[in-house]
Amino acid sequence: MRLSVTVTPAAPSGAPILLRGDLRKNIALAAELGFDGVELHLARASEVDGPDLLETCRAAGIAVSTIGTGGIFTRDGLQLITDDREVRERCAARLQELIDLGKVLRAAVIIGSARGSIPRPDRAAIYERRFLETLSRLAEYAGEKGVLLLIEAINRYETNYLNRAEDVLAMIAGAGYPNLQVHLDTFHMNIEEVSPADSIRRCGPALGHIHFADSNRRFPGAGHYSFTETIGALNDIGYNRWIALECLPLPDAVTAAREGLYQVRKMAAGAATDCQEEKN
Ligand code: LER
Ligand code: MN
Repeated sequence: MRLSVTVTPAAPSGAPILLRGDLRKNIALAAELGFDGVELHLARASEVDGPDLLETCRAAGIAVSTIGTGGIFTRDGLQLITDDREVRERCAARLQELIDLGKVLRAAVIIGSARGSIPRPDRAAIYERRFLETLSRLAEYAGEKGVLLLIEAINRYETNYLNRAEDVLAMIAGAGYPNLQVHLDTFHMNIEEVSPADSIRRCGPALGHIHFADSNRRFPGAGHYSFTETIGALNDIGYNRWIALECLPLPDAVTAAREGLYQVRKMAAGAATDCQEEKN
């Protein structure tokens, strides 16, 4: 398991993104703190120069794990499921550009908050069909570029569909694209899942990415979420992809990133020792 930290050139103040502002500076800082990668949050691909960013990461010895796209909605109000066709198409076009960037950066692309919410829940089936059509188009496009698309299960207070791991699992099984995978987030799982660990085990190899934040969306260890169980479940399924720290920059960004990384490494080492003792 490799660890990345969320970075962005710009985000709303309440967003759970740690390192904000100058990307070059923050990529160097992420490497210095000991992260293996950065999760880059953008609202549009033109906010960065892809090849230049890749070079900056290579020079720092870290990777871009993932591209977060929630800013398309939270910063610019575009989303994939509104009744407004123009807004839907503009959102899909932004995602396509970020898929192109994903190819350059060799990074998977997240579809989370940019999904928006179903405007008429009494007609959910119609909207879900529409979403599946758009998603299939994006998955095909991403597949041609060799880019993985990650569909994030997000809690009911932020969106009214695909709230739980099982919803996303069923949706991607129905879509049938090998480059679509489930993306979980401990903050959302703490609200939605009966047992986060069992949900992780049910996802198995379909789990492509995970965000770590504590129950209060602060860094792991600053709340009451059971990361030990989550890490145990990730070990059970042989998870070898990224864990991204997506949490609030409290008490400040550097303290949260440093402390979060330390706590996750400590808990992962503890889980490995427990596992070894069980085998002996
Ligand atoms: C995005 O990864 C996410 O988890 C949403 O809750 C946006 O904040
Ligand atoms: Mn998340």
